[in-house]
Amino acid sequence: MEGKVRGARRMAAQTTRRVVAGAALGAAGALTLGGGLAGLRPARAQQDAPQQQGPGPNPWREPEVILSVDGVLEATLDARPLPSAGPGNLAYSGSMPGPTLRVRPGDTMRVRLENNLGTDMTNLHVHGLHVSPEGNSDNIFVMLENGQAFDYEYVIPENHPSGLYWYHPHHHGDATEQVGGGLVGAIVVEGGLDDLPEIAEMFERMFVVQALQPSTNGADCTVNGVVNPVVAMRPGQSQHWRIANVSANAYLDLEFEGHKLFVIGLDGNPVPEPIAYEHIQMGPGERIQAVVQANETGTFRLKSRAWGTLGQAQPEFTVATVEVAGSPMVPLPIPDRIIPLQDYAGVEIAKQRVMTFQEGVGSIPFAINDLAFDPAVVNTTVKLGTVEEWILRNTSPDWHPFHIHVEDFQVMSVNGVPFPYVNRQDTVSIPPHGSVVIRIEFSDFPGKYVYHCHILSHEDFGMMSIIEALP
Ligand SMILES: [Cu+2]
Repeated sequence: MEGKVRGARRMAAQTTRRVVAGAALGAAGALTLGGGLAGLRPARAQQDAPQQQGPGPNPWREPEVILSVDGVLEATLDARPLPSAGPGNLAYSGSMPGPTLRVRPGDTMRVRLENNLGTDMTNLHVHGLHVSPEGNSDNIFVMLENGQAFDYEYVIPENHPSGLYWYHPHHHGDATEQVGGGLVGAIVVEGGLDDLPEIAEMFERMFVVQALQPSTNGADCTVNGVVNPVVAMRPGQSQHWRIANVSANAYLDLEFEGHKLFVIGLDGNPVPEPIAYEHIQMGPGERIQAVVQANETGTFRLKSRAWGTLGQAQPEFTVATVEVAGSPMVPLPIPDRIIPLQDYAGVEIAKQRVMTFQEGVGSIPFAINDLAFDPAVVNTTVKLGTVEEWILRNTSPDWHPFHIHVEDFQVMSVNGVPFPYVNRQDTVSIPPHGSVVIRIEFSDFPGKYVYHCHILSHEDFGMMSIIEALP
């Protein structure tokens, strides 16, 4: 169950530029992160985690980490059934979640996917990465039959934002089963906000959160494959948490009891200024990076609040248990400025489009603009080098998390209320009977890709469309 870093030998030659985030469990099940995350960054040593674990039900576990070396990351993901893998029974290379892939802007990521599921076709999508959708890059039209392997290669642009991304299958009709079954893993593009001195000093954790929907009591919610793990902190300690909601269908309404979440990154992008949340809603596919500061000694839950109505109603459940203990630390400051972003409010809009998310259009259970997904139809054609405004409408009583591949967007308003921050997201939730206005720059990658609802049971039943970007 321990996290481990593949290619440890190769890492010995690396400079302190590389973060090694693998954690190992000691003989007593205690977390020995000192030799992991902090090991190659001396500045982090003073933020080392306490060695003891609290009385929570399960020890913390970090996913295995694969690093790029000399600008290249190489990984093999063997997709196969594994009864012990998690809520479902699928895993990449024997682990749910699969390994965290850590790269830098300008790196090349080579991932060999092997389909050993036994029955279904599968493929791979790198959610949120700004990479080509063509060829053997983020091309979700590639399909692997059982027994086949495919070599994906993703060239990360030099100016790629730093942040948290993730990978998962994108086989229409089977996405719910495969993602919900455990075929998920995190991707980190390092740099940017990680290099801010205040953030670089902080102890870092990865939370790959998967919950089932409808859930009964949180017993189905795992963090890095563990139900209700214990998060150890010292009083006053600041930690940098990367949190991904990789659930197929479930929302999170995250609250760290008695504490605030200072969000420094949304999806795969830094925010210009930290945003303090008492709780934050995260639809399937969404990620945050947050700084948390432990107040006093005690036990506090990281929980998902009761959320949703009708068929989407979810009870409150515990995500993790935070044990604050040990000698106090002097809190590290939270930076008041992160990384500026261009505001699309003043830019020229080449085209305005309306995308209506609907339930029950004739015989189509889930539709966009009256249509179900058809792999042979290009629904939207855009021109590279332009910014478009999309009005996302929802005529149903359910939330729909809109996601588009390849390009990020700025949220301009929600239900007519101007959005208070300049941001970039790749997934945004459209409220029931509501609307969200976004602006998207189609910058530099031609090709066909998709936009869809990231509640995968909606996507599997038609709520997806094809976009083609032309030079
Ligand atoms: Cu939906």
